[in-house]
Amino acid sequence: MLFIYLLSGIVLPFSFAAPSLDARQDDLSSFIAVEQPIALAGALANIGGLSSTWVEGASPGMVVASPSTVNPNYFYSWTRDSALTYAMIIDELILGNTSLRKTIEDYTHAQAVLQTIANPSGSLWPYGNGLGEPKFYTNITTFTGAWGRPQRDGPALRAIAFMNLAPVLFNLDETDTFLEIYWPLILNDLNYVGQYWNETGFDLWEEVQGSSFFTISVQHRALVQGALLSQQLNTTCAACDQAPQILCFLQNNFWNAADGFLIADINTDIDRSGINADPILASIHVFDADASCDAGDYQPCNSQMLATHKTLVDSFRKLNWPVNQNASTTDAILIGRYPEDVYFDGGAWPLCTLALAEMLYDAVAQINRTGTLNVNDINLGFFRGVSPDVAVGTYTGDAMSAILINVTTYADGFVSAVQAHLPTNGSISEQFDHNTGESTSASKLTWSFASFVTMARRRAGQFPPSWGAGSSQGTTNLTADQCQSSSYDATGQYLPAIAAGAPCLSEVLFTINATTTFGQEVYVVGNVTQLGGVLGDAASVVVHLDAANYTASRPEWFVDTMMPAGEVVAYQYVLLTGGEWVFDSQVRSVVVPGCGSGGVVTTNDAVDFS
Ligand SMILES: *[C@@H]1O[C@H](CO)[C@@H](O)[C@H](O)[C@H]1NC(C)=O
Ligand SMILES: *[C@@H]1O[C@H](CO)[C@@H](O)[C@H](O)[C@H]1NC(C)=O
Ligand SMILES: *[C@@H]1O[C@H](CO)[C@@H](O)[C@H](O)[C@H]1NC(C)=O
Ligand SMILES: *[C@@H]1O[C@H](CO)[C@@H](O)[C@H](O)[C@H]1NC(C)=O
Ligand SMILES: *[C@@H]1O[C@H](CO)[C@@H](O)[C@H](O)[C@H]1NC(C)=O
Ligand SMILES: *[C@@H]1O[C@H](CO)[C@@H](O)[C@H](O)[C@H]1NC(C)=O
Ligand SMILES: *[C@@H]1O[C@H](CO)[C@@H](O)[C@H](O)[C@H]1NC(C)=O
Ligand SMILES: *[C@@H]1O[C@H](CO)[C@@H](O)[C@H](O)[C@H]1NC(C)=O
Ligand SMILES: *[C@@H]1O[C@H](CO)[C@@H](O)[C@H](O)[C@H]1NC(C)=O
Ligand SMILES: *[C@@H]1O[C@H](CO)[C@@H](O)[C@H](O)[C@H]1NC(C)=O
Ligand SMILES: *[C@@H]1O[C@H](CO)[C@@H](O)[C@H](O)[C@H]1NC(C)=O
Ligand SMILES: CC(=O)N[C@H]1CO[C@H](CO)[C@@H](O)[C@@H]1O
Repeated sequence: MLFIYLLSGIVLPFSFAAPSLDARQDDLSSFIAVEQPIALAGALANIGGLSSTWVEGASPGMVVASPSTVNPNYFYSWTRDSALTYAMIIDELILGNTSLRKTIEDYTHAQAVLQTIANPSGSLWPYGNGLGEPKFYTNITTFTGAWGRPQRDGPALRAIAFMNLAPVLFNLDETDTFLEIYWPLILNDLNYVGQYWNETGFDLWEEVQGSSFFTISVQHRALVQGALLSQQLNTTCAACDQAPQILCFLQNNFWNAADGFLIADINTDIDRSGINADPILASIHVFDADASCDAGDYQPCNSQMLATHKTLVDSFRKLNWPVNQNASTTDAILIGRYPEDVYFDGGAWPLCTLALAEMLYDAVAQINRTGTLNVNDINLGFFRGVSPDVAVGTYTGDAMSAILINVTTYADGFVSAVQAHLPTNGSISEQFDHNTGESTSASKLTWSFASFVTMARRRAGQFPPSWGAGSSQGTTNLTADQCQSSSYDATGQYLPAIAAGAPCLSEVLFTINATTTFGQEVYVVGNVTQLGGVLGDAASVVVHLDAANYTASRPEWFVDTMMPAGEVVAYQYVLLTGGEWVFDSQVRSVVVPGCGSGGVVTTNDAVDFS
């Protein structure tokens, strides 16, 4: 892949607001000036293939969540954390750090391969459901242990990260290259979003199965950005037509008007308040400096989002954590993920606390750009917290600026709260103990580092290019009675992104006659990643056969797969019966059709498991 080497000091138009606030918080500004490069270096040190690495053994471009291997073991690569980290790195590239081009290329290659690996969520071909797998080993192999899967934010976030690269290549007149290398990779993920957005999955904290505000928000952004990008590329994204339905779902189900907050998870029976940092994180990852505050998607300056900010912070005030003991009832404090959290004793999370700051820097920029602050019944509580005399009404000019300055001061307070508990070397763990403030849970968390870098950029008035939140595609909102259950059926359209580094795959249809009894299931395992990797190994068994065509006269199980073109693949059928794996003694082999031949091989086997 030569394309990226053509980059030569290109700097795209990030907007640079004039932060008149710098003078006010000199101490914090100098802390950030020291910490920001430490945070960037920390994130990069957790990525395979770079020189100063903490993560020996990770493949190039694979983001390790944390080098911690015990209590907790985070030495894995999550699709979500990786995409959020590379979104930050791509921002840094756009801001002019061209030295990051090599690692972005590594990430591209690793994800193209990863998309093709069979895993417990499924496979790429033909249903795309394998794209929802949340985590992998850092050597680009499948993790088959029990986990909260699928997680449907991952494909959306990965598509967004790669789509954010488009303006860089367009500026270099490399549109054709983008279309050839990136678009197939992106389209798989957009197809996944269009096909599965209306099904539940696990949330970003990997605990709740339902519909998460964060997931739905980033899915909406991905499809809007995809629709606009497909137009620029003169191609199509049929799955992107789902965007208005996703927005309809988001707008009509998550607002708790009585208590004034956006609910984190619906379509679940989990017994919690629903108050959570999830929507705050959503807002910063769909942020578009050019969008208006009440356009319908939930931008940082959206009234309901500001109300959620207040409700969330207040819910943590009520916990009276010792780490927050010196804060007044209106000061910024440290927060965790949600008030009921017990993981690692429910500590304070730097990345959630920094997101509170980042959201407000974004909101101030958006409000300031429009020149008008509309205080309404919904956001009044938030604004009163920073400016006690504010009333419902419209503020402009100096009156508006005075309020926005207080919002910014408040935002700075969250960063100061994190600063107060950082170790002197600037390393950021997943949590701070809420009693002692000591760093706890996973050390050197990649996502924590990335969250510091993006916060610092936004505070400095450096915003990514618009992704189209304010476009007609982004704001198409339907009325509540127009919301429908829907999906785009992309079955059979999920294809390996070969130009980006995925292996060339061809179709093999496994069909066997195997008489089974009720409750038994049939699987196939083979010596390629698309079939789990290791013969005779229960931990490698992920490819499940379908009994939809099973009849007494023809006891057929089948699965349609894609495997490395032209190779000889050894495979073995496996019966799951009463929780036990029974491997067929016979190892068979199949010759996969050649690359691009369009051929399909059907195995036509028979197994007697009795
Ligand atoms: C709002 O924008 C103006 C003009 O760009 C700038 O001078 C001012 O500092 C901004 N105010 C805030 C509170 O960001
Ligand atoms: C640019 O990225 C490199 C890693 O490739 C990093 O070491 C360096 O600190 C970054 N420069 C800036 C100004 O952030
Ligand atoms: C990949 O890493 C896992 C976990 O460390 C290990 O069990 C497995 O053997 C590795 N696979 C390969 C092909 O290196
Ligand atoms: C599917 O969409 C409908 C219509 O918006 C909504 O009522 C339902 O809760 C959604 N279900 C899931 C699981 O997303
Ligand atoms: C798309 O089509 C338009 C009109 O034909 C043309 O001007 C433009 O260059 C095309 N863009 C790409 C990426 O091919
Ligand atoms: C609160 O302030 C007291 C007195 O300045 C100080 O000793 C204590 O460490 C502070 N607590 C925290 C959690 O910052
Ligand atoms: C901003 O905050 C200060 C200090 O809390 C307060 O005195 C002032 O009235 C606030 N400004 C506005 C416009 O409310
Ligand atoms: C920074 O200091 C902390 C606490 O002393 C330690 O646990 C951590 O490993 C250090 N991080 C680095 C990158 O040296
Ligand atoms: C299963 O049955 C359907 C419907 O009759 C048919 O179209 C399909 O080809 C069959 N698949 C296999 C693998 O036999
Ligand atoms: C899988 O097994 C077949 C048959 O033994 C062999 O030809 C092929 O090289 C093996 N593939 C890999 C990736 O080991
Ligand atoms: C599978 O069963 C069908 C129907 O009985 C039969 O026609 C076919 O030959 C069998 N296939 C094998 C490989 O035994
Ligand atoms: C909920 C919401 O944002 N509704 C908007 C949908 O679009 C119309 C027309 O653009 C707006 O007037 C609504 O406020």
